[in-house]
Amino acid sequence: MITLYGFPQTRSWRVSWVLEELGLDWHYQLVNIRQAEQRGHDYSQLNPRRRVPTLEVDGQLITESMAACVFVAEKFGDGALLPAAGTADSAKHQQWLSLIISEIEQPLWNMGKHKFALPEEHRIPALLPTAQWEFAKIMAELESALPEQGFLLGDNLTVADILLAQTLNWAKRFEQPLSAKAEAFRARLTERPAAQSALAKETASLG
Ligand SMILES: N[C@@H](CCC(=O)N[C@@H](CS)C(=O)NCC(=O)O)C(=O)O
Repeated sequence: MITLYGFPQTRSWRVSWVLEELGLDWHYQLVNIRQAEQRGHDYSQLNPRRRVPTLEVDGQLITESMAACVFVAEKFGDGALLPAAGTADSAKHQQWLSLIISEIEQPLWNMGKHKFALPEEHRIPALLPTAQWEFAKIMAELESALPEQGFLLGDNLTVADILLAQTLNWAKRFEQPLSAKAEAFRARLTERPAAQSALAKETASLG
């Protein structure tokens, strides 16, 4: 049994998207972060850091979104969404995952944290231009590595494509400029039926 605890348009979309790409049967449990449900006692038993998403697979809990995506692909993907372990493509894939989480997501998350996510007394609006500059810088560095068509590693969709497209979607929501190539990648990937059905399932839970 697979249960994803999440909230629409957060990092839970990465995980729901992977689940949908693999055509898995999964249950969605809304954790309404607008009503601070992630801080409640029941949810903190699942995720002691009180964040979304949490993925539960046959009683096993995974509380980091990237780890959850990779775990699902390894366990249920039957070769889909991940290059074979130990290959050069696998190294490239790991490299993309690290880059996305540590270099692309972080400046965006800093914008989010200092605009709305941190307690007000800890927000430093003066950091926003630096975060915007850092995001623009890493995207400029990666521009030539982004694919005009296909995916980051060639012909096959991987977890890294899903993570990158979802992260670039945040950039768009945070009104950060994207190059034509980055925007085309974001749009092409997020238009995939699995991305849209995952988002629809998460959004429907809001009622
Ligand atoms: N590194 C964690 C970050 C999780 C995280 O910060 N999630 C945000 C939503 S995207 C959250 O739970 N925000 C509510 C809060 O911080 O109280 C992951 O990738 O799963």
